[in-house]
Amino acid sequence: LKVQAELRHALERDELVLWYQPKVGLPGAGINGVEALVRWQHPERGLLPPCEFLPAAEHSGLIAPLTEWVLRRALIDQAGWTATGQDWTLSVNVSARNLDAPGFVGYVTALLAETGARPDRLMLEVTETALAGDADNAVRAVKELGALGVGISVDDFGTGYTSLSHLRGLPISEIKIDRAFVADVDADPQSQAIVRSVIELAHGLGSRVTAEGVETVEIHRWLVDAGCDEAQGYLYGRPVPWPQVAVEPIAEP
Ligand code: G
Ligand code: G
Ligand code: MN
Ligand code: NA
Repeated sequence: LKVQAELRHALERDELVLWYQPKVGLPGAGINGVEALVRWQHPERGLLPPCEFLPAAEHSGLIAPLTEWVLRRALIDQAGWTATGQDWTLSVNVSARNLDAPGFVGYVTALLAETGARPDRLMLEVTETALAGDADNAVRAVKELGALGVGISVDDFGTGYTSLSHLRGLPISEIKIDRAFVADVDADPQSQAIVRSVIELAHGLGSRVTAEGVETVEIHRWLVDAGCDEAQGYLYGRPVPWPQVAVEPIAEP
């Protein structure tokens, strides 16, 4: 309860900050885009990670104004890097509750018009569980956002307890393989089978596929050989304020 009241103030006082992690194309590992990751610059407790306040936001209804703040801030930042000549796509995480709320698509539409941002340079990351079950509102929202030209990315893919049937008919531009499968994919045959299947599934659906949590050159090379399109992880770059976004060169074999 305390964190809710504080978070309300944080939104009013602009205490949230966005850091960005690069998403690189394979095999070259140039920056294709960045993912916005929210932090809270708390006046007493320092820089807080999302796990310290997103659950409270989800449970209190503050996730709507929080996501609106994130989207607005991120599109302003994108205008900043575009002005410096960087053509990076922008990925923003949205929660199941955002997609379920009636005003969400209207908010995104109005914000794109207001900021002049190109819809096809924005990607919204949703978890597969947000689209599963009887998520009629979320499915409708995703279809409407896709029709606007906004990219839809399925985040943390492979970890939800869902069937694949809910992906049918959705405008999915990207599937992100959860880092649990990526972490040992250079060594574990079962992770290899899962990652290969998700790459084939994504391509069969006409989507791009991104591996999350790439930490070693060995995993990078395995993903290149397996035909993965994009990657993200500490090997290439950690989340930082956007003017510091850069990627580590990958060592040649
Ligand atoms: O930044 P970090 O690695 O701590 O992110 C942890 C989790 O928080 C990730 O699952 C990420 O998707 C989520 N997250 C980060 N920023 C946002 C945001 O702006 N909105 C939502 N809904 N989730 C976010
Ligand atoms: O669920 P989502 O993919 O949005 O989560 C992003 C989170 O993953 C962020 O908190 C980010 O800091 C973290 N992350 C990004 N790259 C790596 C990595 O290479 N290894 C690990 N362990 N975490 C990572
Ligand atoms: Mn994400
Ligand atoms: Na993820």
